[in-house]
Amino acid sequence: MIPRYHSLKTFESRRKKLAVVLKPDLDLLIYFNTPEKIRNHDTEYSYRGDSSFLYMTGFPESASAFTLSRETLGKGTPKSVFRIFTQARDPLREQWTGLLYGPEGAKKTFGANEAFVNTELKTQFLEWMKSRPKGAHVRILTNALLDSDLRQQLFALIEAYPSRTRTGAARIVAVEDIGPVIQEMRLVKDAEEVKTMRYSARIAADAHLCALEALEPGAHEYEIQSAIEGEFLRQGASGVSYNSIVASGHNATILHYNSNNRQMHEGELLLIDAGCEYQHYASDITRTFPVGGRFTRAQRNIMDIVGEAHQEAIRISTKGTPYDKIHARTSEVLIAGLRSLKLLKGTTKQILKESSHRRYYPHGTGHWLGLDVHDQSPYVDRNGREIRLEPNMVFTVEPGLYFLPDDKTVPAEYRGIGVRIEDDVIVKAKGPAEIITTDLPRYAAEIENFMSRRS
Ligand SMILES: [Mn+2]
Repeated sequence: MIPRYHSLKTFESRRKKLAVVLKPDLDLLIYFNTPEKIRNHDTEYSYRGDSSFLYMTGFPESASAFTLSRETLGKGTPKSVFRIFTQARDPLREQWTGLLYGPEGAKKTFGANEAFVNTELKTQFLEWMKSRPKGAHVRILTNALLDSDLRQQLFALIEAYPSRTRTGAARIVAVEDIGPVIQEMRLVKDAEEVKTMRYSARIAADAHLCALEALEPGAHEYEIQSAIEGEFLRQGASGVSYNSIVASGHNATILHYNSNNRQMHEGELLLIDAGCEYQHYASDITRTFPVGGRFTRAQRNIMDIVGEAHQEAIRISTKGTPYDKIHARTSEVLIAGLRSLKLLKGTTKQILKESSHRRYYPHGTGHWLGLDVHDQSPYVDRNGREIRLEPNMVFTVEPGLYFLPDDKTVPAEYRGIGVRIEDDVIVKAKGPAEIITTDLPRYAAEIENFMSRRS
């Protein structure tokens, strides 16, 4: 039984905001939680519910669903009705799988107006349909459209509703995806989310410090991984928010490397991209360290360019900045640096036009961060306009440069170098974004300093 983590008031206010899109008496939101997934044979992956389900309810158990509607009950202003459907409590089974909330616990702890056992969903749905106004055109909003398992569950409900046009019974005329509406809401974080995310970032930064302490020539990537992930758990995170990347030597040029089994050597770089999940909220940090404590000349050159791009990205992340501008500006700084090292030829304009820098900088400069490490919020609004930064949007800034080991377009000393610097930031009402992954060396000089002072 995982406890509720934000206040009831916070969840209520999110549902109140969501309910605005529901037409009173005519719309029903049916939201299913993620199904359990088998890892191998008869063992499941550790359960982690759907992010928007968690956002709206905080309810953490599998095999659950919630519904939301607005009811006038024939008079006056509509009232929101929030129902949770849970696994049934069963002492014999709970002895194996752990305690469950059950409908009563769900109602009490998560503030549902009503709660039922999940097998009641069909009956309750049919009851709701029967109580609609005569001739009503009903719209079902749901998260089930894009998932074949959930779609089957949803359509089993819809098909169970008999079509009796002669009686004047209400009819289901539309089934719509609610996803984008909730994802828009998740873009600006509320006060409790900001607090939780600061904590998640704090743990991740501390964990990278543990990695720095453990780093030495001869260590294996997995030893560093265990220092990081051990710290996540030690500080109460549930684990990683994505598979940790601990990439030494040439592995640093592989963007999603996670075999993490190589032994590292003096003179190499170690790129660590790792973040935790704390109360369902992700952090996401990347650092690039010299295994032996000092960068080579070529490594230092690349660290400095990426560091400069990182600083510039933070500097322009102010309220009102179009999100895409961060990547555009960061790319320009990287290009200027590559030109000054003669690793790119031609004018900046030519390079941008031909995207020749993409060979060394193949990814974007960041992403929204929240309940998902790549938070699902939109980058372009529903009118096709670019998203501009607003206070309490949270995202990552992560410029990088990568030179594949066999890349003959650069001098030999640059081949096999991969550098990325990534931090998590919150947009402020005034000034540049605030970095929340702090007190962790980031730029080349700071890192060398720190490493030389280690015990
Ligand atoms: Mn990231």
